[in-house]
Amino acid sequence: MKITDITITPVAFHDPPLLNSVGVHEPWALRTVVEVHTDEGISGLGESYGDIGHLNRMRTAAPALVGLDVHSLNGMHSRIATALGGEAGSDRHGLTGALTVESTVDRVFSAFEVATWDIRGKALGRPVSDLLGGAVRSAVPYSAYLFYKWAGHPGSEPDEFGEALDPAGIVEQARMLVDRHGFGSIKLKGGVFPPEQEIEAVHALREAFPDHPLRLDPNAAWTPETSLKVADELDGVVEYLEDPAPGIDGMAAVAAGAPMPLATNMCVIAFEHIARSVEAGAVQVILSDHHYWGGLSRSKELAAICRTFGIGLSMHSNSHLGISLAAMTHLAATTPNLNYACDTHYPWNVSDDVITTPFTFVDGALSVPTAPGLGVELDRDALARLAENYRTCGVVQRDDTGYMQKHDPSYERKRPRW
Ligand code: GKR
Ligand code: MG
Repeated sequence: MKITDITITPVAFHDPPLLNSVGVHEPWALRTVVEVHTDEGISGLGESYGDIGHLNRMRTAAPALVGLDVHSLNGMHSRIATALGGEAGSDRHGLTGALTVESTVDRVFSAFEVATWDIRGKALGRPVSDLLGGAVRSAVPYSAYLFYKWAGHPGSEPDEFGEALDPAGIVEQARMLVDRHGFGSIKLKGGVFPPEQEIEAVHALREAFPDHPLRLDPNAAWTPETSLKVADELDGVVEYLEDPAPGIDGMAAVAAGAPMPLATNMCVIAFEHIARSVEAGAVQVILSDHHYWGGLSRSKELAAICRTFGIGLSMHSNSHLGISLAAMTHLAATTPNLNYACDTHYPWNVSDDVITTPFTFVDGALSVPTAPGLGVELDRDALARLAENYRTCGVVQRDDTGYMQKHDPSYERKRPRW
């Protein structure tokens, strides 16, 4: 079965003002929807980042894939590498690590690769999870992903989620997400306020949710010394501390003294980072993410490496739509050593989804789709609406810092900040 054509549609959807260590989410989040078409009339879906540099790289790569057999993932990877010509992307928004030539190829490859799994599943009449080795869990647990946030975007009415700027607000937000979706684990995005305030929020969460595993992720906003103080205060309270300090060396310095495991989606984000991290003992949990680990097949390779070295596996998320969530769920369901509840931003963005039947969490988990392929269908009207948003919203590159500076000109991006 050969690829005949690829449609690439950048989209923009509403995003609340979620705060993080580099600023605040803009009113629009960007993604790209990919449709891969074949000579047998079967098409497959993929979803990826929407930032302009990445979008252009996807547009550069797509024509090189026409004529390729959908089973040829190795061929796809090497055609993309050639088409990109050795260019390395950049981490302009500052929440992942630096990209390399190889990891840039993996990012572009991922959305096309996922679409081929969708195609092959549809052709066989089997869900992607069957093709990935079979689900080891029928439902995939996700965590409540808490953010400090403003009540609404400046100049707009408060949104449905409300303000969360202190421990009480964070506990209230957690209650809303747990009541609505039944989440059994909680992650707080930190790096926004001085660590003492975030420690207080985590203790408030522990009091309100005595049995929920908790995590705190300041996106490398702390020095190793500060991280060690926080680790000490949160001993026995969090299941892991995520990216407290910048870099493999910084994380290794924290890991040497922290009582809990350290997790990352910032310092080990490509295969070439793993050896050094293992040598340094920098991280005990890697947050996988098929969008940058090179799709579903390479995420399985990551899982095998983690199993080999006794490294835990969790799953990372950015603002995303239902096509990504379907792929995440198939992958997580078929990865035996993914033992932590996965992250997802979906509850913040679900009202704007591009699939006909948006996902619903039951007891904090998603059932693995059983329809052929990814098991999701494009809602063409929604896609057209979100594509129109993209054309008119004026955002082409995520810029949390720039948006924050519009409202607070004195704001500076600093890493570490404390
Ligand atoms: O959406 O603001 C955000 C997050 O901070 C995201 O960009 C991170 O990549 O969720 C991510 C993380 O775990 O670091
Ligand atoms: Mg993180």
